[in-house]
Amino acid sequence: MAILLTSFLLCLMLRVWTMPITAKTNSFSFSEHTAAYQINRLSRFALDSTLDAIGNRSLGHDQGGCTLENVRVRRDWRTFPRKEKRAYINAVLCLQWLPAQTPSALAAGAKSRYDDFVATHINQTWHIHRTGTFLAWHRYFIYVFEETLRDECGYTGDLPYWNWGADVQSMEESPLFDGSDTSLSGNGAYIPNQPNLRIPLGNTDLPPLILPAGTGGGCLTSGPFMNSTINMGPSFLYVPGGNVSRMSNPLDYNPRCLKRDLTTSILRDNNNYTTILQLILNNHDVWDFETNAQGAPGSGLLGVHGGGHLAMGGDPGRDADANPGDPGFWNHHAMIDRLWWIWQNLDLTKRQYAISGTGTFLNDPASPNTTLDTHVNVGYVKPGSIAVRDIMSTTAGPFCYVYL
Ligand SMILES: [Cu+2]
Repeated sequence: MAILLTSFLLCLMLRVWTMPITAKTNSFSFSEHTAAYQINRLSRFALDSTLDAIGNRSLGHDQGGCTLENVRVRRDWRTFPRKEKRAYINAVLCLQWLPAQTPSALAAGAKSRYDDFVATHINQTWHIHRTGTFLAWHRYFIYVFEETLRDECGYTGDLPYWNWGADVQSMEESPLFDGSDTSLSGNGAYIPNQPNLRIPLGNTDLPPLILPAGTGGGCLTSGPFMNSTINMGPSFLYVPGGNVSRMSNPLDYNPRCLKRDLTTSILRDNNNYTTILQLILNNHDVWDFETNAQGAPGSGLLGVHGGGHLAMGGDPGRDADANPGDPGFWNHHAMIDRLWWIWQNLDLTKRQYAISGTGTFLNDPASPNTTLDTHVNVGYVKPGSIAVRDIMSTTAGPFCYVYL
């Protein structure tokens, strides 16, 4: 069985690594090629290390029921055959058709099962970003999303990730956002002469980042999510030319179209292969890793996290709270989770259970440190809570997955 799995993984890896990085490979610089190659090597190292750990239980803690036979493999969307892309898309659409489980007294705008996830993210936003829980909470959140696709919508595949570096030449040609029937829909309708964005860092006094608007801005014009309805928010929405737009109660019902404003330059500046590689290699403790992934305050950088969200643009892509409403959220965060997994595996002894930060955004207001005993939850998405300790490894606790 282990031999079967190994040959299955090898086949998949060959498929990933022999693919052209992009259709426009020629315009990629040599350093980007080198960085892409190095990231693949590091990812392979993390894979070997994780499979070894599963195989010989060498970490010395309970690995639960995760074995070489049942470990799941999350892959780049590019490697999904058409049929698998359709299956994933249909499962996400299914969540948008199923009824919500959040009581309407708590979130009048939560109409669909998908909205349960959006409501949870809106509710917890100040406790899951720039906190000690950022990486672990989102790891859990996207895992529960993946499980819900399987349990409630019959999906049998794994959560695909968005390999940003391959799309920095053109968001419009990204297989996730090209508007085809195997994408998550494409750009919004073009709105000419959109002014720049001013992105504040939460409620701090730091000067806002000035960013260009993109090549869309309006409602989606094609693809599977063209008719999706955004039911909640705006909650903390960056608007071109303005500051932040928000409803007095962002959980109220406010149905509108899903808008995008693809902005290649933001992705190119923040999510290129070189930046990704530097994030993995240049940060030696988890505080630096999570801080730089979100853009260090005052650095003028968005980090890979903000870069991916804002490169999708639009509403709710540019909404710091309601952004799970854009289906690209899950694949974007899967990539962040992949980088954390790679980073952890480069020094498991020090990094597997490393955690740093408090329970509030930039520790404002001041709150206790997040510890491995801190419990997190995902609201009405799934009852109960889980200790951070149990969601630090992708193959212990409830999880059993690796990345290719
Ligand atoms: Cu988030």
